[in-house]
Amino acid sequence: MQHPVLYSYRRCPYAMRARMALSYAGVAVEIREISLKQKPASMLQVSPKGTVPVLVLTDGTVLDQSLDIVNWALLQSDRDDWEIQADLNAKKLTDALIFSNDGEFKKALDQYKYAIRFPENPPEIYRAQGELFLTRLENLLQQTTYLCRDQLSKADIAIFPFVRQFSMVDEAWFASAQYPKLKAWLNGLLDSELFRGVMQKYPTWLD
Ligand SMILES: N[C@@H](CCC(=O)N[C@@H](CS)C(=O)NCC(=O)O)C(=O)O
Repeated sequence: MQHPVLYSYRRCPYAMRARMALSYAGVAVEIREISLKQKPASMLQVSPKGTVPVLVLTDGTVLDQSLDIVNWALLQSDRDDWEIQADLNAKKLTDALIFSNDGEFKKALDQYKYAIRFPENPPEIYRAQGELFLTRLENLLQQTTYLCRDQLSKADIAIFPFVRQFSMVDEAWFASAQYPKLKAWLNGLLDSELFRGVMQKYPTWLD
């Protein structure tokens, strides 16, 4: 194959972060937009766990965790230092934020989004759990333009797709919520060429 192959799903936040990092790094990939209901056998063959994104390198190496794909992309090229190499505190903050995002926040997001499947609590309870993370981000964004510094870095692109999803569960509620800095950050990323560029549509890949 000429380019690495990325099995992807347009609306998946994990796949979005991978696509954004690959695009920033200037790595050309063949995007294969999959159907989650009918995953291609060629993808399951290299990654039986069946989640996207999956990146298959030209030497056959398979990366099937979104953060591994992000990290690999930044190893190929990182002209704006998204890894914030020289600042250990910023690196630690990046890791801590992504850990909370992928853990507690993602759990609250799923329970809020699919509250009907979690009838133990009303959606507002799950939303309030997610808001703990939003408040943390809001506080950071009161100090710097982006999450870890005044420029975009890895934390922003890793976390933004999940905040986007949270904001879309109940758009009227989000519009009325008091997160001025977070909203400006989210809107800036939604409007960015980087994000728009990775949201183009592809026909569903069939093996
Ligand atoms: N830990 C994985 C999670 C990826 C993930 O859960 N992706 C979802 C789509 S957003 C998926 O493929 N789910 C499988 C399915 O719905 O069948 C990563 O970071 O890549």
